[in-house]
Amino acid sequence: MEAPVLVRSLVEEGILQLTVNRPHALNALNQEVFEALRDFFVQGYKDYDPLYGLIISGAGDKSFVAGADIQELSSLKEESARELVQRGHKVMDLIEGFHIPVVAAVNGYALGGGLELAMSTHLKIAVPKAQFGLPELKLGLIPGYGGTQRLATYVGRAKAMEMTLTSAFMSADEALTNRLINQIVEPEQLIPSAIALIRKISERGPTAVSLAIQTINAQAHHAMAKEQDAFCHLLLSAEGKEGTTAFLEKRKPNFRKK
Ligand code: CO8
Repeated sequence: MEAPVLVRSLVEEGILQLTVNRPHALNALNQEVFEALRDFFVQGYKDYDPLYGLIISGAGDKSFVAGADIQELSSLKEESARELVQRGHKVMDLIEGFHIPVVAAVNGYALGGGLELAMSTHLKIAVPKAQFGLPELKLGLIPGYGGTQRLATYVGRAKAMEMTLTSAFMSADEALTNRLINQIVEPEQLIPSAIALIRKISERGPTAVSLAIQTINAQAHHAMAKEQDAFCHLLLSAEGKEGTTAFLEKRKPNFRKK
């Protein structure tokens, strides 16, 4: 039987690693990977309970994801191209808006659609040799999975414009300095560091975590209204009451009591 293109492995109770598994193509995203991602984020995650967080990584030690599968792209006709772009956007949006933290464990190249995938996650940890870039212009294309919008939200418009127009890669050090990623760790610490981050977040109020993710990611023009709604909702909820009461009583909150 052929290995799945998206491998699921429970690395600890409640922490699931999704590994894009096409190492022969540096884990490039083809339609099959997108279908597997979409199936997981729409339905598949429900098979795991509890689920505190997800880690997305790439198979092997060379690449996280080296972009959309260029071979597949080159054979697309207009209708299927449009379908693929829309499906890709939907998957990135599902990841970005997911209700529990998604951490990208960047073990090598994160290029084109691979960087767009990483940018859709909530937190990014990379190994020192990781490289980041949107080299689509080298292919006569532009980023098609949200990169034209998301990159600037991390690194600012000037740097995003430069990276996109020149197709230059960023080293892990530069990516950290430019706020594209959260941490750099040695390869053997990549998954343990992602687990530690998710464990820490799992101690926070789960509804607050979900609403913080949604609010931080909301489009600027409606982010403020969303923030106000979310804040009021939480303040009046059992979770908000437990958190504020625990603070006043100088104890650790218990957000998960039934
Ligand atoms: N797609 C398909 N195959 C790939 C890809 C890719 N993105 N990247 C690498 N591969 C394959 C290579 O063809 C090669 O295969 P083979 O061994 O059969 O020749 C194998 O992976 C190893 O790659 P290299 O030999 O090139 O390895 P190097 O170490 O020499 O170079 C690089 C590594 C620098 C990462 C190089 O492989 C590279 O430049 N890859 C392409 C990176 C790129 O341009 N990514 C952007 C793709 S376009 C995109 O992501 C658009 C997103 C929006 C899509 C909208 C959908 C409609």
